[in-house]
Amino acid sequence: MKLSIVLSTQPAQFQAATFKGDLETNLRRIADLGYDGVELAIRDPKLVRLQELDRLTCICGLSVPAIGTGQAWGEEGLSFTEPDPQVRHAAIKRIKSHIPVAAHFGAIIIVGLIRGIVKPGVNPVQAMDWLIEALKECSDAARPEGIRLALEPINRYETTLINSTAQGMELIERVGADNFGLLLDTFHMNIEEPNIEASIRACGARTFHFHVADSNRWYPGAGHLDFKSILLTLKAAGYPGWVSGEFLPKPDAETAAQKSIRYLRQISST
Ligand code: LER
Ligand code: MN
Repeated sequence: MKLSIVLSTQPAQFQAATFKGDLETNLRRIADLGYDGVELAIRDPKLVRLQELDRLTCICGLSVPAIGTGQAWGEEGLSFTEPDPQVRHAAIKRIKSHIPVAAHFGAIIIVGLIRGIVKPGVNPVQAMDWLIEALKECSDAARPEGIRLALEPINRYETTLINSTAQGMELIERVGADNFGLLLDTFHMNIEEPNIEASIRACGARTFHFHVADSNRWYPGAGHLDFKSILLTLKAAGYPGWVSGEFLPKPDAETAAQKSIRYLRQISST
């Protein structure tokens, strides 16, 4: 099992980006804890120096399996489903601007909250059409570079668009792109899925990336999710990808990251 953990390359309001702050210090900490990779939360690729990022991840021996993009929504309000066409266009442009970074690292581009929410006064059918158009355009732009996009079903308290894996699978059908799949997150699944294991099986090979946090969004082992069963199901479904920690830095980032990796390694070896 390849384990990574989320690190934000810039200050962010999103609380479950486990590591924030000085890039080099955090990358070294993550590598020292035994992680194989780091998932980068990048608000805007213009804000990162790719060469420096490459140098540091190489020195630390860390892969970059995925790039999170949700801060463009959280910090700037960009989304695929905003009524203002200029904002929708800017959101599409922003996702496309992640393609060279993703291509450099061989990373998946995550479509989280940049999909937006259905704003009051917007017809949900219209919002879904905007979403599908945007995803088609971004998937088409990413394909020649061999890049995949993964949309994350996110719980109802954060968005009104695509909360469950069933809705995610329906969206995949409608987008119709082979490089478009899902990112499953155990925290959201615990809220939305009738049965986490059954949903993992139903998504099959369309699961492109996987986030772990416990029921309380603390590190795995701090809540009541059955990670042994979840990881076994993922393995049995033939999932070849990464298991990426995205949880609250509680009691602090280093302790949480350490407890998570120890627990996940221990339960997957028994
Ligand atoms: C991002 O991966 C996520 O899980 C969401 O909760 C972002 O708000
Ligand atoms: Mn997540």
